[in-house]
Amino acid sequence: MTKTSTARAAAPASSRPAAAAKSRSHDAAADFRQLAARALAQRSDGHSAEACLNAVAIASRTLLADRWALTQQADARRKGVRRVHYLSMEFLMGRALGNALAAIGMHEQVEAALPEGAPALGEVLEHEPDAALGNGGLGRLAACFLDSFASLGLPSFGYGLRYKHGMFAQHIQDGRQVEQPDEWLRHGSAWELPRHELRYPVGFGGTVVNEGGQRRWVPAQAVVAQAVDFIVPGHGTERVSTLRQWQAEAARPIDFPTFCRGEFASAGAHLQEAEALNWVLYPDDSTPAGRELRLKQEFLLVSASLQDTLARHLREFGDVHSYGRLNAVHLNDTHPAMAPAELMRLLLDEHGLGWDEAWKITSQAVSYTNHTLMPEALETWPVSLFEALLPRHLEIVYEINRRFLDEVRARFPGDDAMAARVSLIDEGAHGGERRVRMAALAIVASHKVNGVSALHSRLMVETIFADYAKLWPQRFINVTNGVTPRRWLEQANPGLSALLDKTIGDGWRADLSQLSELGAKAGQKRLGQEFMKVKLANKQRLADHIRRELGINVDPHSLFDVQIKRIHEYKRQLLNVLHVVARYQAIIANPSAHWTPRTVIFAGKAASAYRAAKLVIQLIHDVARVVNSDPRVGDKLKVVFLPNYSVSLAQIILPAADLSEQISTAGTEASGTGNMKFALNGACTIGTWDGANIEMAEGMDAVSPRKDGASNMFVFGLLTEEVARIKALGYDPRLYVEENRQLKAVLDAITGGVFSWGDPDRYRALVQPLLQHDPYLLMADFAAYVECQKTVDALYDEPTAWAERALRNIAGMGFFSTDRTIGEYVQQVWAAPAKR
Ligand code: 26V
Repeated sequence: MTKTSTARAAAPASSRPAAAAKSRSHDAAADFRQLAARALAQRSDGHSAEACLNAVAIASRTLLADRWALTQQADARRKGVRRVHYLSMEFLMGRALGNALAAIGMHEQVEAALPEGAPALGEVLEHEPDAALGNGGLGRLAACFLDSFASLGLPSFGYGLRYKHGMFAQHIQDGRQVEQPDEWLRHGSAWELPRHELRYPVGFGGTVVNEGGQRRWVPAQAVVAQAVDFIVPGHGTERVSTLRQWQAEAARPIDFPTFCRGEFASAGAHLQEAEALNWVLYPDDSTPAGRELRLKQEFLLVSASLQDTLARHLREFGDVHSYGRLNAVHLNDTHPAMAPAELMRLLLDEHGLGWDEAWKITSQAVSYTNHTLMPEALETWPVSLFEALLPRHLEIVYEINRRFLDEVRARFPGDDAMAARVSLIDEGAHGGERRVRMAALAIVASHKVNGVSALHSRLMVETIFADYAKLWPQRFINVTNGVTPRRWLEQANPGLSALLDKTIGDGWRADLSQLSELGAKAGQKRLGQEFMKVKLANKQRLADHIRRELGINVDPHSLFDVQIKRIHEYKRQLLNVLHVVARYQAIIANPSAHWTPRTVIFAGKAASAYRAAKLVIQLIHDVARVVNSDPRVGDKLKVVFLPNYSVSLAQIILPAADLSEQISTAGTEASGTGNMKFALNGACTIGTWDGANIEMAEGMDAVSPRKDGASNMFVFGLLTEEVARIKALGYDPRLYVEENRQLKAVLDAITGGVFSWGDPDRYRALVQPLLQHDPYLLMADFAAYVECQKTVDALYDEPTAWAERALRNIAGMGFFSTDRTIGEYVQQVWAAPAKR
C-alpha cells in the first residue's frame, strides 16, 4: 500500500455545486412543488400541519434520494477512495425538515407549495417530532458529524440502530421527573427510505464447529437486519451523506401450523423477540436489567454494518484484500467495540483469510474515540454472557489477547502486573466475575485512539490508558470536538446570523474561522447595540415559551443564566442551585440593595435509575416554587426548569442565553459541546478549567487585542491537578462549610425544610454526601463560584462592555466547527496508514 493512495483516499470531494447542477435547479424547484402538492392531495386530513409536514418531507426526501444516487455513483467512480463508516449506537438528530430546506434551498418553494388555508411554514416545522436517538453529547456529536460529512463531501456512512422509542419523554409531576416512552414514529417517518435489498443475517448464541480445520459459528438464534436509510443533506453542495439504521426482523414468518391451532402468541414469539432489539435506546447509565438486550443491540449494529461495508467493497473491488486500505471503520466510544472481533470472524471464517492478513486489515480499518474518563463508564461484559451470546467472538478475543500479551511480555519482561492491567480480560480478582474489557479491545485493534479535547486526551494517556500509551505512544491523539454552525447558528439564530452576514459576510457557514474577523470589531458601540437587540428578541421569544409552557413570567431584560445538559453529579447542577439559594437568601436579607436581575434556567434529563440526579430535579422545582412566589424577590430572581430537554428545545434556549454554565469538576467533562453552542450564540461562559472550556478561552483570547492575560471567560475553581492533590491529601468538605457562613446557611436551609414544606428528610440523600465525601468538590469550589458570579453581575450592569465581551466570545469560536473536527479526523485518523 502506498502512502499516497491512502492519503488521497479519505480526502473530501469537491463541495461546491457544479454549473450543471445550477441549470437543473429550475426543474428541481418545479418538481419539488409538484411532488409536495401531489403528496398533499393524497392525504385524507386536508391541510393540517401534519399533512403539510408529511408532504414537504416526501418532496424533500425524493429530491435527496436523487442526490444520494448521484453521490454514490460519483464515489464508486473514484476508485481508490477510502470510505468512512461511523459506527454509533446514538445519533441525536433532532428535527430534519428545517435543516433539509436550508440545505436544499427550497424554503421559497415550500411557501409556494403550501396551499391557501394551510398553517404557516414555521408552524408546520414545529410539528415534526425530534429524532431523539441519543442520550446527550455523544449522540449529538455524531449528528453534527453527519452534517459535516455531507457538507464536506466526504464519502461516508453513519451506521446506527432504528430505535422505535428514542430518549424517553420527561414529564414533571409535583416537581419530580416521570419518564414516558418517546413515540416519535407514531405517525411514521416520511424521511425513511427502507432498502429492502439490503438485508443481512445476524446470529446469537449456539456453538462453534470445526469444518476441515476451519472454525464456523452456528448460531442458535438468527434475525435479519434490514437497512433503513436517512439521507443527510449537505449544505452548499449537492452531495449527501447517509445515516443507515438497522431494523431487526425475524428470519422466519409466523409459524403457520401453530397459528392455525389458535396459539397466536407462540406462533409469533420469534417476531416479537427480533423486534425487541429495536424497542428502546438505553439510557447511558442504565441498570443491570436489560444488559443482555443491550449487548445484542450492540452486536446487531456491528454485524450488520460490517457485512454491509464488506458487500459494498466486494461489489466495487471484487476482492477482500484491499478492504483495510479502502475502508475506515470508526468506533464512537466502546459501544460498537465488538467490531474488530466481528470483522476478524467475517474475514477468517467467511472469507477464508489467515490470521495475520485478517488482523492487518482489521487494524488498518478500525479507529476509536473515547468520550469519558469515568472508570465506571468504561464498558465490560461478563465472560459468561459473552460466551453464551457470541461464542466464536470470545474465541477470537482470546486469540487477540494471547498474541497481544505475548507482545507485552516481550516488551516488558517480568512485569506481570502490567500484563494483568492491560489484558482484554479482567480476571475478576476478589471473587468478581471475569469480564471482557471493551475499551482494551478497541485500543488493541485500532490504529488510532483519540480523546475529544486537549485536556481529556492528555488525561486519557496519563490515567485510564497510561499503560497502553506506554506501549504505543503514537496511537493516541487528540481531536477536539466541534458543532455544526448550520444547525446551531444559522438555523437556531436567524437574527444573529443576519447580523454576522452584514458585519463579516456570509462565508462563516462553510468556514467558521471567518468569525475571527469579528474580533477587531467587537468594541464598536453600534455593533454592540445591534447584538443586544438581537439577543433581546431571542430572550423575548424564550420568555413567551416559558409563559406558555409553565405559566411563569420572566423579564427578558434580566440576565438569562442557563444550564442545560444531562443531569449528572459531575456536571454539578447542584452547585448552581446552591448559588441560587445563596442569592435568594442575600436578596431577602437586603431587598432594597441593587441586585442584577437574573433568570436561572435549567433543562435536562436524569437517567431513570439515577436517584441523586432525580433529586436534583426535584430540588430545582422546590427552590423555584419558593423563590418565584416570594414577594420580596420579585423580578430580582426567577428560577425555571424547562421539561423534556431536546435538540429542538435547545434551538430555542441557546440563542436567548446571556450566561452559559459549564461548571463540571475540573478533569471530569471530556469536552462538552453545549459550551460551544452557547458561545457561538453570544453567551458568556462561567466555567471551570475543564474539557473544551480551556480551548474556548484560548480561542477567545487569541482574537482579543488586549493581551493582558485577562480572560474573556468567567473562570473559577480548582484545576485538575489541584483536585487530584486535595483528594490525595484527604479532602474534608466539612472544613469548607465551617469556614463559610454563607455556605452553611444554604445547606441549613435545604436540610431544614425551607424548600420542602418543612420536610427535613427530602434532601438528606443529596446534602449528606456533600458533607462526607463530596466526590465532585462542590464545597471546595462554592466560594470561588459565588465570587465569580458577582463579576458576572458587574459586567452585565454595563451593557456596552457586556456586548463587547459576548462578541469576542463569538469571534473566538472559529475553531469549534465540526468541519474542522472532521478535517482533522480525515488527516490524522481516517487517511492515516496503519503503522504497526
Ligand atoms: C456515562 C456514564 C455512565 C456510568 C456513570 C457515569 C457516566 C459518566 C458519563 C457517561 C457518558 C459517556 C459518554 C459520553 O456521552 N460522553 C460525552 O461525549 C461528548 C462528546 O464527545 C462530550 O462532549 C462530553 O463531555 C462527554 O461527557
